[in-house]
Amino acid sequence: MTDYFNAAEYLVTRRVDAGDGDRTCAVGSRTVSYAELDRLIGDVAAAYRASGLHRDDRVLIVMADDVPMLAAILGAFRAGVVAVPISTMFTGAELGKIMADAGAHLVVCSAEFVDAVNEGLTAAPDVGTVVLDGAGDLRVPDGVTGWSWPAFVASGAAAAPDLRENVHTADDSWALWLYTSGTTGSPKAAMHRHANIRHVCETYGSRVLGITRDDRCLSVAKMFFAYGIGNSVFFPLSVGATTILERRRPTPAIVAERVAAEKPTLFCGVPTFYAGLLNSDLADDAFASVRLATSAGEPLPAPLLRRFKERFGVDIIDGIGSTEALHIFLSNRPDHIVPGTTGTAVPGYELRICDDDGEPVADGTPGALQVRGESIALGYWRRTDATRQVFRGEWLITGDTYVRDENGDYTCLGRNSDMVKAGGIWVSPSEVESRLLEHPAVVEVAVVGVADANGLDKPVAAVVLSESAGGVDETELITWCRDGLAHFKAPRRIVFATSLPKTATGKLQRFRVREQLAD
Ligand code: 3SK
Repeated sequence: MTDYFNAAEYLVTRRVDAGDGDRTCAVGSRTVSYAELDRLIGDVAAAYRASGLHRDDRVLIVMADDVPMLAAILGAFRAGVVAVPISTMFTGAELGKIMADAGAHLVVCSAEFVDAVNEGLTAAPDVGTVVLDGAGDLRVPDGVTGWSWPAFVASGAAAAPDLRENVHTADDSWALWLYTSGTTGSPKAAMHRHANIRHVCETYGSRVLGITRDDRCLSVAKMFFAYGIGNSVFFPLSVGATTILERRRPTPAIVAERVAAEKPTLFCGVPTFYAGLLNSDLADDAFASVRLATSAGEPLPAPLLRRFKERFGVDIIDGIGSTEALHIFLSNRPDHIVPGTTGTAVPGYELRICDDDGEPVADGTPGALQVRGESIALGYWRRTDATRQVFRGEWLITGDTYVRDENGDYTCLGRNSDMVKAGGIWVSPSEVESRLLEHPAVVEVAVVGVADANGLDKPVAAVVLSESAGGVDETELITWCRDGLAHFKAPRRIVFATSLPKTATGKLQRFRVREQLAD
């Protein structure tokens, strides 16, 4: 076993021990210093342990980005239990499946999401404790203990002092599970070690962002995303900087309000959000405090990057990461931005582009991008087949088709699976197709990614209706999807067809659907 390493100590306690306890750590609905956060995560860790959690048990976190969510995650690291932050966009049924899959013992939720959590709990047999932050109508099943967040924290503060201490975790101890639909469809947990967190801080955080203790970070991606937790937690806290947390779903107006009030120096967005900012009427100096912006999730079209720089005067470094790699492993650099490319390997990662036989190809030849580095997940929880497809020894199959040019810059040419990435989030076509097929009027459907006016992929459905469908229209089918699935999965457009393109053996030809819908 490797030596002691605990990510909560690395991110918070280390700072206090170095005499920086008074520095501002997080600005959310309240502001906390490193010393205050250290005390709070001690209380939360003690409360987890006093409520019966043991090492490697899972804490499911369905929360708005704010100080309690930060404490729920870091308290889990300190207690040696596994933090599992979950998308707040999931429906109750989707949440229930994940709670059951993770075998979660304890759930912490914010009031905004209590209805979905109540529904999910009915399908989650292992949950024994639920903690609610804020005022909401929490309904726990029989035999499950419900707490308010303040009472839960107070129970930790009153618990035996040794329960507050960092548990003796090591590099290889589980720290964080992040659910992703990834390259292989249904949501599954990528399992990350404590050491993976240190690695992303020392590589992308330090050597690409060049983050320092004077930085102030604001991320559009929420903390339940790998991209968001790196931007809002790991990178700023690893150097004693300040993270700016926003509970609300970000819009250009909300971001402008926070930028004006909190003056971030690092701004982390995604291409769809940059397109929204460029469409807004924000003042041209709205991002004056920002020294550098980042983009990930999907390739940033060169015109968006150029227009953002021209209008707001801020460089965006486009990169690509994955939930399985924890954060960004391929990126442009502040002093080397090649619009339309994803730049070069982040120090600490090795990349290769391979042909169908897994053999590396020459520069200029497209192939499947693979990456290796110390932050790659251990695999997917209880998904042997998917793990074997994606994790090949030290190499991670990213699912992206890339080409490297003679200067060493990498350009994304698209996905090498049918999965769609919309707004930086994976959408499984088969899941959306199943939902549409539950509608009594739909007989055949194909969901594909189609580029919008900004060149960003969005899910679009080609639908064949039954002869008796009557007046079923696009709005009805989109609403149907939004009622049964997380909203981001719903098709942005429905195109009605009389038949779908098939092979002679009756197999759907998705590439032809894609071509037809792009016209
Ligand atoms: O999609 C990405 O590019 C990404 C970046 C950082 C962390 C996680 C992901 C999925």
